[in-house]
Amino acid sequence: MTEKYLNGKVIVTVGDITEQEVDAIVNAANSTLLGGGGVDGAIHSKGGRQIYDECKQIRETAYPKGLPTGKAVITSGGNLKARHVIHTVGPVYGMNGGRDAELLADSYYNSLKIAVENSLKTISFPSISTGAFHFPKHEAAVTASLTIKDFLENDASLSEIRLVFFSQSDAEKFSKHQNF
Ligand code: AR6
Repeated sequence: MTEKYLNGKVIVTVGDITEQEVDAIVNAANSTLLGGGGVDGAIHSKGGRQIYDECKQIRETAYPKGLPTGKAVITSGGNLKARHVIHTVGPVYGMNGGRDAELLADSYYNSLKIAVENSLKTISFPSISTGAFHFPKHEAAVTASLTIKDFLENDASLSEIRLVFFSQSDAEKFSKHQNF
């Protein structure tokens, strides 16, 4: 299944985020930036040592206490097909005093912003926070789509935003609840 929104700039598809041939893929990381399971584990294991070393460098310099929820940083793509990885930390659902949607929106917004700041044109997102961090998929669909739509209304420099779901049913759930 592949669906397009916002004049074809947004593509919803099923696949593996680590296989995307785009300027940047987004990593659903945790604040340590030093790896984990899910998308994070797959990116670090396929991307190799270079990504890990750059993340470690970021921890030693810009974020010694860890990357706060909703923020994003960029590294190279190591051995991946994507040239860069944008690491963001989504909210752990239910742990943010009612600010879950706001923080998820920050993750999407700040990832898009850092892509534009680096003159990137194509970016692929996984469904941030909807795995280990338990964000309900239907709610995440509303927040992700509204944030992307808002960003594109104010910035025309990105040519493609690809939303990559791990299963057909996740992609269908997104399509049903999106608000583009
Ligand atoms: N490609 C596309 N989507 C995937 C892939 C993949 N290879 N693998 C999983 N998904 P998660 P989170 C989907 O848990 O909820 C890690 O340990 C998955 O089905 O990767 O933000 C980090 O280190 C789900 O819908 O990210 C953090 O500690 C979505 O991607 C924590 O998990 C996100 O699942 C972050 O949790």
